[in-house]
Amino acid sequence: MDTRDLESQREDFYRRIEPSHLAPLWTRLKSLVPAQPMPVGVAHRWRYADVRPLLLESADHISAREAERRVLILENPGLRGTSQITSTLFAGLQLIMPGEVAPAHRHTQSALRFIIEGSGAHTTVDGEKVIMEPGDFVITPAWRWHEHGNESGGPMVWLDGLDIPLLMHFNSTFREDDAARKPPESQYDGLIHFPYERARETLFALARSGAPDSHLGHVLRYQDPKRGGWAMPTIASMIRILPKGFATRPYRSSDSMVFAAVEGRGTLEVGGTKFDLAPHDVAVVPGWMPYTLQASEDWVVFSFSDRSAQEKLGFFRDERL
Ligand code: 1HN
Repeated sequence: MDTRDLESQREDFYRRIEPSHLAPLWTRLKSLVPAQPMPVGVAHRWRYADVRPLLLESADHISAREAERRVLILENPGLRGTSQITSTLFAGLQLIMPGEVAPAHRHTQSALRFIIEGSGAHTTVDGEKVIMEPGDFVITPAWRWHEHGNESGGPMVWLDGLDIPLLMHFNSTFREDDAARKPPESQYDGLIHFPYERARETLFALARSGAPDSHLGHVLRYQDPKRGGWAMPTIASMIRILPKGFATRPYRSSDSMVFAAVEGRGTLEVGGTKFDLAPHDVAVVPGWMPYTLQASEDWVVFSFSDRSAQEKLGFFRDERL
C-alpha cells in the first residue's frame, strides 16, 4: 500500500471510531506528554503604583460586606478569563477599609495572605484572631472558618494566594457561608502567623553571616514547625534577601513562581525581559522559564508557588544553569 492510501485509510479509521468516543493516542502523544513543560501563561509584572489607585477606587463601588471579598484579581495576561496567575494558583490584592468586615466563610481552597499596606486589621481562623502588619505571612488552612475586619484608622491591603485552579482540576471544591456556620470539627494545630519582624531579623542576620546561594540568594522557607515541611500542603512560600549588587545565576523550576517585592529594589529578568521591581510590585514567572534576580539595593522578595504540591506528588524539578 502506498503512503497516500495508508494515510487516507488512517483518516477514515479515525472518523469511524469518533462516534464511539474513541481517538488514537499516537497522533497526540507528543503534545500530551511533551519532553519538557510547555509555557502556561506569560511572565508579567504588576506595578503597585498603577494598581493601588484602582484598588482604592474599588471601595467607592462596593463594600467588603457586599463583595464578600473585595479583591482585584491578578490575572495572567496569557490566561485571560481564567482568574489564574499560574496554571494552578489564584492571586489577588484585597482591600479592607476602616470599619469594614469581610464576613465569615470556609472553603476547601487554602489561602495565604502577604500583607502589603496598612497596620492593625485582623483576620480570624476558626475564631483565632491574627493582627496583621506589613510583611506578615498569614495562612488560612483549607476548610477553616475565616473572616476579616479592620478596626484600624486606614486602609489595609494584602496579597492573596489561593490554590483555586488546582482544586478546580480535582473538582473537589466546597464552600459554606456564615449562615451555615457550625463550630469547627477540630482545631488547626499548625502555625498560621509568621510576623515579618522575625523573618526580617533572620534574613539580615543571614546576609551578614555568609555568601548567598549563587542561584537563590539567602532564602527562608515558611515551614510548619510541628510537622516540618512547607507551611501549607499545596503552596510553598519563601522570603529571600539579595544583598545590594548581587545577581543570581539563571535558575528554573517546574513550579510557576509569584514574586512580591518587599523592601529595596531589584530587577527580575525572564525570557529577555527586565522587570524592575519596586516595593509591593508583584510578578509572575511561568514554570521552567529561566530567570535571574539582580539587586540594586539590599532586596527582600517574598514568593509563592505550587511547589509544596509538586514535591508531594513527586514531579517537582529544578535546574541551576
Ligand atoms: C477568599 O475567601 C479570600 O478569604 C480571598 O480573604 C480571595 C478568592 C477567591 C475565592 C475566595 C479570603 C478569594 C477568596
